[in-house]
Amino acid sequence: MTPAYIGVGSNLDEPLLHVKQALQELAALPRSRLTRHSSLYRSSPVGFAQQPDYINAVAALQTGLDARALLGELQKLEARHGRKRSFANAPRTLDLDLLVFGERQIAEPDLVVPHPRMHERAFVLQPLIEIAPDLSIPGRGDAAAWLRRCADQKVERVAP
Ligand code: PH2
Ligand code: MG
Ligand code: MG
Repeated sequence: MTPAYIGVGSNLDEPLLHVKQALQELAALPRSRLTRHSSLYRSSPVGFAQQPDYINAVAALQTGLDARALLGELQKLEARHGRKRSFANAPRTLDLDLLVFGERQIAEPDLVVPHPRMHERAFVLQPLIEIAPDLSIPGRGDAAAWLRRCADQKVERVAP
């Protein structure tokens, strides 16, 4: 079994519902167990400003799937939520990003792990640190130290 961290995000059509439902769906993935998930957070859009605020969270899995099979499962869940792909950083009903997969470092055209921008995004790091305060991002180092460098990005916990 491999510990994996999944970033969850939505900013279209009832984002809170998409994120809550996605967490339940992650718990039902084959050969996998949801071990923890973070609180939900509201965050300002990063990368393309003219879009609604996001709801973000992070889930921790123990999985017997390999990274590519897990990616395939995440893409199936995104499609089930009506995810459409238009342009980079476009608003979306559901985004599921494979952030960290054990100690693995993968650089293939369609699969880069750890996620190449996670260490500079407070909307990933804040929920990640809530559930894994001591996590070291393979190839990057201490996640909490990266979060301290993102102090200018607004992320607030949504009341449970
Ligand atoms: N996802 C993006 C681009 N920008 N901004 C926030 N706040 N949250 C996201 O999940 C997000 C984003 C591309 O995946
Ligand atoms: Mg993303
Ligand atoms: Mg994505």
